[in-house]
Amino acid sequence: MPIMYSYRRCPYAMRARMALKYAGIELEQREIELRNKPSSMLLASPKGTVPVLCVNELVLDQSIDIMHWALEQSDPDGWLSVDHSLAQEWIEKNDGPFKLLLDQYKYPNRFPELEQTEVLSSVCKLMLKPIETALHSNPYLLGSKLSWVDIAIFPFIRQFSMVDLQKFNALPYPKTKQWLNQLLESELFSSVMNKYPVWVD
Ligand SMILES: N[C@@H](CCC(=O)N[C@@H](CS)C(=O)NCC(=O)O)C(=O)O
Repeated sequence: MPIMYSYRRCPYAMRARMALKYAGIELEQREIELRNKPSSMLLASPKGTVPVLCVNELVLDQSIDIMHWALEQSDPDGWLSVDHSLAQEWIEKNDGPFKLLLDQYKYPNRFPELEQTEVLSSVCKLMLKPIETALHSNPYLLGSKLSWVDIAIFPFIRQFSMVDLQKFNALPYPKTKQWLNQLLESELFSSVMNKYPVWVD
Protein backbone atom coordinates (compact mmCIF):
# COMPACT_ATOMS: atom_id res chain seq x y z
CA MET A 1 0.00 0.00 0.00
CA PRO A 2 1.32 3.51 -0.76
CA ILE A 3 2.48 5.51 2.26
CA MET A 4 1.63 9.18 2.57
CA TYR A 5 3.29 11.49 5.07
CA SER A 6 0.92 14.30 5.79
CA TYR A 7 0.11 17.14 8.13
CA ARG A 8 -3.58 17.73 8.69
CA ARG A 9 -3.61 21.53 8.40
CA CYS A 10 -1.10 21.87 5.56
CA PRO A 11 -2.79 23.19 2.39
CA TYR A 12 -0.35 21.31 0.15
CA ALA A 13 -1.16 18.08 1.96
CA MET A 14 -4.89 18.82 1.75
CA ARG A 15 -4.83 19.09 -2.04
CA ALA A 16 -2.85 15.86 -2.29
CA ARG A 17 -5.12 13.99 0.13
CA MET A 18 -8.20 15.14 -1.78
CA ALA A 19 -6.86 13.99 -5.14
CA LEU A 20 -5.85 10.61 -3.70
CA LYS A 21 -9.20 10.14 -2.05
CA TYR A 22 -11.09 11.17 -5.21
CA ALA A 23 -9.03 8.70 -7.22
CA GLY A 24 -9.98 5.98 -4.75
CA ILE A 25 -6.41 5.20 -3.80
CA GLU A 26 -6.00 3.31 -0.58
CA LEU A 27 -3.00 4.30 1.42
CA GLU A 28 -1.38 4.30 4.77
CA GLN A 29 -1.55 7.86 6.01
CA ARG A 30 1.12 8.94 8.47
CA GLU A 31 0.38 12.18 10.30
CA ILE A 32 3.61 13.96 11.21
CA GLU A 33 4.66 16.85 13.40
CA LEU A 34 6.54 19.51 11.46
CA ARG A 35 8.90 20.05 14.41
CA ASN A 36 9.69 16.39 14.77
CA LYS A 37 9.70 14.75 11.38
CA PRO A 38 10.09 10.98 11.32
CA SER A 39 13.41 9.67 9.99
CA SER A 40 11.61 7.32 7.59
CA MET A 41 10.09 10.37 5.89
CA LEU A 42 13.41 12.23 5.76
CA LEU A 43 15.08 9.14 4.38
CA ALA A 44 12.55 9.02 1.54
CA SER A 45 12.61 12.79 0.98
CA PRO A 46 15.42 14.72 2.69
CA LYS A 47 13.91 18.12 1.88
CA GLY A 48 11.51 17.57 4.75
CA THR A 49 8.22 19.00 3.51
CA VAL A 50 4.83 17.33 3.46
CA PRO A 51 3.12 15.82 1.60
CA VAL A 52 5.34 12.89 0.63
CA LEU A 53 3.92 9.90 -1.16
CA CYS A 54 5.90 6.66 -1.38
CA VAL A 55 4.70 4.04 -3.82
CA ASN A 56 7.20 1.20 -3.82
CA GLU A 57 10.39 2.78 -5.18
CA LEU A 58 8.66 5.95 -6.35
CA VAL A 59 8.83 8.97 -4.03
CA LEU A 60 6.73 12.02 -4.84
CA ASP A 61 7.42 15.02 -2.65
CA GLN A 62 5.63 17.80 -4.50
CA SER A 63 1.91 18.10 -3.88
CA ILE A 64 1.09 18.81 -7.53
CA ASP A 65 3.02 15.71 -8.62
CA ILE A 66 1.04 13.66 -6.10
CA MET A 67 -2.23 15.08 -7.44
CA HIS A 68 -1.28 14.27 -10.99
CA TRP A 69 -0.10 10.78 -10.09
CA ALA A 70 -3.42 10.12 -8.36
CA LEU A 71 -5.49 11.45 -11.27
CA GLU A 72 -3.50 9.41 -13.75
CA GLN A 73 -4.59 6.30 -11.82
CA SER A 74 -8.25 7.33 -11.88
CA ASP A 75 -10.09 10.50 -12.80
CA PRO A 76 -13.81 9.61 -12.80
CA ASP A 77 -15.12 13.18 -13.23
CA GLY A 78 -12.43 14.47 -15.58
CA TRP A 79 -10.59 16.80 -13.20
CA LEU A 80 -7.64 16.76 -15.59
CA SER A 81 -9.68 17.90 -18.59
CA VAL A 82 -8.70 21.54 -18.46
CA ASP A 83 -6.46 23.83 -20.47
CA HIS A 84 -2.99 22.87 -19.30
CA SER A 85 -1.34 26.26 -19.63
CA LEU A 86 -4.19 28.11 -17.88
CA ALA A 87 -4.02 25.56 -15.08
CA GLN A 88 -0.28 26.04 -14.83
CA GLU A 89 -0.67 29.83 -14.63
CA TRP A 90 -3.09 29.57 -11.68
CA ILE A 91 -0.87 27.12 -9.82
CA GLU A 92 2.29 29.17 -10.36
CA LYS A 93 0.56 32.28 -9.08
CA ASN A 94 -0.87 30.45 -6.09
CA ASP A 95 2.24 28.54 -5.04
CA GLY A 96 4.55 31.45 -5.81
CA PRO A 97 3.57 35.07 -5.10
CA PHE A 98 0.26 34.31 -3.38
CA LYS A 99 1.83 31.88 -0.91
CA LEU A 100 4.41 34.55 -0.07
CA LEU A 101 1.67 37.15 0.56
CA LEU A 102 -0.27 34.61 2.59
CA ASP A 103 2.72 34.12 4.89
CA GLN A 104 3.11 37.89 5.20
CA TYR A 105 -0.57 38.21 6.06
CA LYS A 106 -0.58 35.29 8.47
CA TYR A 107 2.65 36.11 10.29
CA PRO A 108 2.86 39.93 10.43
CA ASN A 109 5.43 39.69 13.25
CA ARG A 110 7.87 38.10 10.85
CA PHE A 111 7.50 41.02 8.46
CA PRO A 112 7.46 44.14 10.66
CA GLU A 113 8.41 46.34 7.72
CA LEU A 114 5.15 45.56 5.90
CA GLU A 115 1.82 47.35 6.27
CA GLN A 116 -0.99 44.83 6.74
CA THR A 117 -3.42 46.90 4.67
CA GLU A 118 -0.91 46.88 1.80
CA VAL A 119 -0.51 43.12 2.07
CA LEU A 120 -4.26 42.65 2.03
CA SER A 121 -4.66 44.88 -0.98
CA SER A 122 -1.93 42.94 -2.83
CA VAL A 123 -3.73 39.67 -2.03
CA CYS A 124 -6.94 41.08 -3.46
CA LYS A 125 -5.25 42.36 -6.59
CA LEU A 126 -3.17 39.26 -7.24
CA MET A 127 -5.56 36.48 -6.33
CA LEU A 128 -9.00 37.26 -4.94
CA LYS A 129 -10.12 39.64 -7.67
CA PRO A 130 -9.01 37.32 -10.51
CA ILE A 131 -10.76 34.42 -8.77
CA GLU A 132 -13.93 36.48 -8.41
CA THR A 133 -13.77 37.48 -12.09
CA ALA A 134 -13.28 33.86 -13.19
CA LEU A 135 -16.21 32.76 -11.03
CA HIS A 136 -18.47 35.38 -12.54
CA SER A 137 -18.24 33.63 -15.91
CA ASN A 138 -18.20 30.05 -14.62
CA PRO A 139 -18.95 28.18 -11.40
CA TYR A 140 -15.35 26.92 -11.19
CA LEU A 141 -11.96 28.45 -11.86
CA LEU A 142 -11.49 26.86 -15.27
CA GLY A 143 -15.02 26.35 -16.46
CA SER A 144 -18.34 24.74 -15.74
CA LYS A 145 -16.79 21.71 -14.04
CA LEU A 146 -14.73 21.26 -10.93
CA SER A 147 -11.11 20.59 -11.85
CA TRP A 148 -7.88 19.75 -10.06
CA VAL A 149 -7.05 23.48 -10.10
CA ASP A 150 -9.97 24.33 -7.77
CA ILE A 151 -8.84 21.57 -5.44
CA ALA A 152 -5.22 22.72 -5.56
CA ILE A 153 -6.04 26.35 -4.79
CA PHE A 154 -8.95 26.44 -2.36
CA PRO A 155 -6.98 25.17 0.69
CA PHE A 156 -4.85 28.32 0.40
CA ILE A 157 -7.89 30.59 0.13
CA ARG A 158 -9.27 28.77 3.17
CA GLN A 159 -6.07 29.49 5.05
CA PHE A 160 -6.21 33.12 4.01
CA SER A 161 -9.86 33.46 5.08
CA MET A 162 -9.14 31.94 8.47
CA VAL A 163 -6.51 34.50 9.41
CA ASP A 164 -9.27 37.05 9.95
CA LEU A 165 -12.68 35.71 9.06
CA GLN A 166 -14.41 39.01 9.72
CA LYS A 167 -12.11 40.84 7.34
CA PHE A 168 -12.52 38.13 4.72
CA ASN A 169 -16.31 38.23 5.01
CA ALA A 170 -16.28 41.97 4.52
CA LEU A 171 -14.46 41.71 1.17
CA PRO A 172 -16.57 42.28 -1.96
CA TYR A 173 -16.08 38.79 -3.39
CA PRO A 174 -19.39 36.90 -3.08
CA LYS A 175 -18.64 34.30 -5.76
CA THR A 176 -15.32 33.47 -4.16
CA LYS A 177 -16.95 32.98 -0.76
CA GLN A 178 -19.63 30.79 -2.30
CA TRP A 179 -17.02 28.70 -4.15
CA LEU A 180 -14.93 28.35 -1.00
CA ASN A 181 -17.92 27.39 1.15
CA GLN A 182 -19.10 24.82 -1.35
CA LEU A 183 -15.69 23.14 -1.30
CA LEU A 184 -15.38 23.37 2.48
CA GLU A 185 -18.77 21.76 2.90
CA SER A 186 -18.04 18.98 0.42
CA GLU A 187 -17.93 15.40 1.58
CA LEU A 188 -14.57 15.01 -0.10
CA PHE A 189 -13.02 17.77 1.98
CA SER A 190 -14.41 16.53 5.28
CA SER A 191 -13.30 13.01 4.43
CA VAL A 192 -9.66 14.11 4.29
CA MET A 193 -9.77 16.16 7.49
CA ASN A 194 -9.97 13.27 9.93
CA LYS A 195 -7.59 13.42 12.85
CA TYR A 196 -4.86 10.82 13.04
CA PRO A 197 -2.49 10.06 15.89
CA VAL A 198 1.07 11.20 15.20
CA TRP A 199 3.11 8.55 13.38
CA VAL A 200 6.13 7.19 15.22
CA ASP A 201 8.69 5.19 13.21
N1 LIG B 1 6.30 22.65 -2.80
C1 LIG B 1 5.88 21.76 -1.75
C2 LIG B 1 5.63 22.60 -0.51
C3 LIG B 1 5.17 21.80 0.69
C4 LIG B 1 5.33 22.57 2.00
O1 LIG B 1 5.99 23.62 2.05
N2 LIG B 1 4.76 22.04 3.08
C5 LIG B 1 4.97 22.64 4.38
C6 LIG B 1 3.80 22.44 5.32
S1 LIG B 1 2.38 23.34 4.84
C7 LIG B 1 6.15 21.96 5.05
O2 LIG B 1 6.23 20.74 5.05
N3 LIG B 1 7.07 22.74 5.62
C8 LIG B 1 8.21 22.18 6.30
C9 LIG B 1 8.37 22.69 7.68
O3 LIG B 1 7.58 23.54 8.12
O4 LIG B 1 9.29 22.22 8.34
C10 LIG B 1 4.66 20.97 -2.19
O5 LIG B 1 3.93 21.44 -3.06
O6 LIG B 1 4.46 19.84 -1.71
